[in-house]
Amino acid sequence: MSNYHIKGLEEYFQVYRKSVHQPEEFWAEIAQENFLWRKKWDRVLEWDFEKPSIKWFQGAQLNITENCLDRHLYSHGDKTAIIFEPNNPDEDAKHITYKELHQRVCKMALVLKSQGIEKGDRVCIYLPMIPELAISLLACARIGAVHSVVFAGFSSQALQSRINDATCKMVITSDGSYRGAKTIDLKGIVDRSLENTPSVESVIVVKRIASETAMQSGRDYWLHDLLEKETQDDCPIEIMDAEDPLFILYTSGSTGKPKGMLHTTAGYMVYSAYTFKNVFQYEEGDVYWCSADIGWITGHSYIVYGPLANGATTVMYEGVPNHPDWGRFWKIIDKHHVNQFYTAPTAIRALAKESLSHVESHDLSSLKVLATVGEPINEEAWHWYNENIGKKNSPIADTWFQTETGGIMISPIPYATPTIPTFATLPLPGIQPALMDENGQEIKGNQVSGRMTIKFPWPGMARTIYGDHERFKDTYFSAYNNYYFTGDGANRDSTGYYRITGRVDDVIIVSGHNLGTAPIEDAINEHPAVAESAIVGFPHDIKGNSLYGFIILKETGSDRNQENLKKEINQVITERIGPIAKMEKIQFVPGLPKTRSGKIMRRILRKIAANELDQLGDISTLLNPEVVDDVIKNRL
Ligand code: 6R9
Repeated sequence: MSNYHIKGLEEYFQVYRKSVHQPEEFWAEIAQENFLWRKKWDRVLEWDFEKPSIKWFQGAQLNITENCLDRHLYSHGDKTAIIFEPNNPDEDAKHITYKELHQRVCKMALVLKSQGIEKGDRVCIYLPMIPELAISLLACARIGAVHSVVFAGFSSQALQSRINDATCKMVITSDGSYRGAKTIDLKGIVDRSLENTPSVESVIVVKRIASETAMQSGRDYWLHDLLEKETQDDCPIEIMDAEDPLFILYTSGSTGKPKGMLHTTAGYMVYSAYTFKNVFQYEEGDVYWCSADIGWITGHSYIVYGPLANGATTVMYEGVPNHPDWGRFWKIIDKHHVNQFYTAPTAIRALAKESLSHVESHDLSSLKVLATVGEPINEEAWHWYNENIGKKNSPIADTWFQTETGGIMISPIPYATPTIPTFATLPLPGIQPALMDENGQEIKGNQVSGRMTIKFPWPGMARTIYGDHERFKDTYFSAYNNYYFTGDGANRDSTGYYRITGRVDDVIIVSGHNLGTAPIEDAINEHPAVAESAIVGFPHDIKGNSLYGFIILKETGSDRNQENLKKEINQVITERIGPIAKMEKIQFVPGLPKTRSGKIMRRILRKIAANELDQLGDISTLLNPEVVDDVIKNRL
């Protein structure tokens, strides 16, 4: 039996039991046997969910890049670490070996140092899915700088607020990016965001689309110039303490300000590597592909750190699923003989709408494991994925986790856990889920539903919200005493399998992107014609959910052309947050249903948006029940 690589259901249960009864021994063994430490820990775990304070492997010293790169050089130096598949199918794919990746990370790390970046400094990375993105993360980690990757689809204002929140000293970006047939002027977005970011001293620009880019002297530097000037090759690792910060990654919350989740070094490394190995059943020689963007936690843990810590070959795809046509994903799997494929339900739904000929013209027989992440997968999409992509031969791992959890928490272990469509099934070793009822009590037994919490720490969990520990405590540790609250609802069936049903807070998942209602409403309310607004999600065939906005106009707005007004309001959202947060439907209303304490009753608006008018429930207790009729009458 191996604690590190579980094979078979019996073994899973044995390992799981051990992880619950002797969690410290369990994780210590995994950490000891599978990673390189410069100094061993003095204490495996110290925790207190009240404060909250969580420390794993205290006293240990290490560098995560030594585990992801250096230690593979001797045995695996010529093995491909990253396969880069460009947006344009006619551009050659690049196979970057462990040796080359190590060299490039070292060079880049030296460049960061020469620009004055030191251990603990925050570096914002705003790059498309090109090798320099993975290299930048690792270069920061090598010298102990804290990376904060911002998804390169976010607007300049969203970027600016994230740079300022983490007081980043540097931004790494590119002259632009390719997205299907389009190019995007990333540097222009960065320039606009840097109009008010006093902490930023320099900007490193990767040349990707060879566009004319205005470089601000004394601030902006081309990466290739800096690399050329660098005379040294080897960049020694910075020796990090186990709990030194590794990265910040922002996630939406139910208030306006994004939350910078802070992850630390040793626990995150152990957890992302362990879960990668087991959930994807990665075997030496396999080619693994996760189609997420590195701008999300899925990309951090399952494109970069998890695979590289296991010496795996990981594919990075620059483009979109439908370029040059809807067969691109299947073509990539065929071309690179991908063995494990990890994507989002929203992508599966979009692909399933297109002709099957796109799938059938490619050989997908290399696939051994399929996986999904980001939102609940509906039954139809699950079956389409299973039948047409897996040919009923590849188990599907429906993986549930969060930016906050660092790595996968609940998932089948392929070839061990029997799968059921829409069920994330069983907790991974070390994870102790608990469902809570409305009175804050843990619900025991099976065939129950409640709010999903976790009652024992695991190494990959976030340690705080950067700069706001109180908010960390309030958001995750105050709903239930001594439990981490996830914000999701879940069912547990008669066999103990979990099915995640969706958010129970004000976060809406659109095409797998988490969107908080508050920041979007703040953006809408900035439009001068808007008095008040409320947005809700409603079911959408492909995106999972779409946004429906209910908006009260000021008097000055009511005589304006309503279609133009809708466009203008969506434009404000695009500028403040990004195009992913645009509303699909906008209804101007005379009022919003409110409780007597003045809270908007989103529950009622959600039912109206979903056209479930028989499920409005009791509306007589509202402050203004009369507005509901009008909202229903004019619904879209
Ligand atoms: C990894 C990631 C987290 C939220 C999470 C939940 C939803 C993710 C899911 C899922 C049902 C799954 N979610 N995976 N819901 N089944 N397999 O997506 O992180 O962007 O922070 O989103 O996504 O609601 O709470 P993040």
